[in-house]
Amino acid sequence: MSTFSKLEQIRTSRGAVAIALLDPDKKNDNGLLNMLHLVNESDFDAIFIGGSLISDNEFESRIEEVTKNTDLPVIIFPGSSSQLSQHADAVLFLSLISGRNPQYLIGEHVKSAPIIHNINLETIPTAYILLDGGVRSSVEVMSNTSPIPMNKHDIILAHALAGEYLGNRLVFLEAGSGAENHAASEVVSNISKQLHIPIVVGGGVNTPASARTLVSSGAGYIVTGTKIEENPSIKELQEFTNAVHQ
Ligand code: 1GP
Repeated sequence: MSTFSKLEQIRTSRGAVAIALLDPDKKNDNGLLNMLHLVNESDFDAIFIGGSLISDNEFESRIEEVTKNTDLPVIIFPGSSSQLSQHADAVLFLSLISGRNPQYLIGEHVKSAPIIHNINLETIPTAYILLDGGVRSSVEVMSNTSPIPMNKHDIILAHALAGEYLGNRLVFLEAGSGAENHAASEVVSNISKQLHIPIVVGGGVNTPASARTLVSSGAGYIVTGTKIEENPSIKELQEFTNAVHQ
């Protein structure tokens, strides 16, 4: 069974999928295994791994270390075409459709495709929509694109529909890591009524209450990263994943 099918099975059986985001950058080198331990013990369903910027050439060895130390599916959430590894179970094949920068609409895809083909890595085509989460995000800076204002519901919906019509399997509503405001529940609810593909929400989702509201509004996947970097207790993380699974 494909990794995407496994994730979808979890979504159907548990109501929503709790995803832990790990940033395999040099700055997290000492903490990566500790974060992974917290994730393993807290009822997460899968791991996304990747970052806007990797400051050394140890990406692949860190992915390998993570896969060796968890039973969860490990899916690359790449900041660029250089973030690939045969040790992962799949890669989100992200198209940053909220922006108009060709590099992130098709350029990085062309560069990565032959490598993905060679290592036979599963791809999960994902329409990636950057929303204004109240602070200037790393995605905005690194991709040189502007986020969509959160109150432009019709424009966000138009992008999500275009993402579905292009054949993507997921729509990812991203407010940026460390966002002040995650994707608004009205936005999620509006989109989920019109779309046939699942919605992923990430960026600034760090309380059980937010997770619960977003899932009730129609989110199928909840991604959290910063919370795990802040050395929480297993109990706190379990409360979070419980809220996702409702
Ligand atoms: C960022 O969606 C992720 O790409 C996670 O964001 O670090 O705010 O949880 P946080």
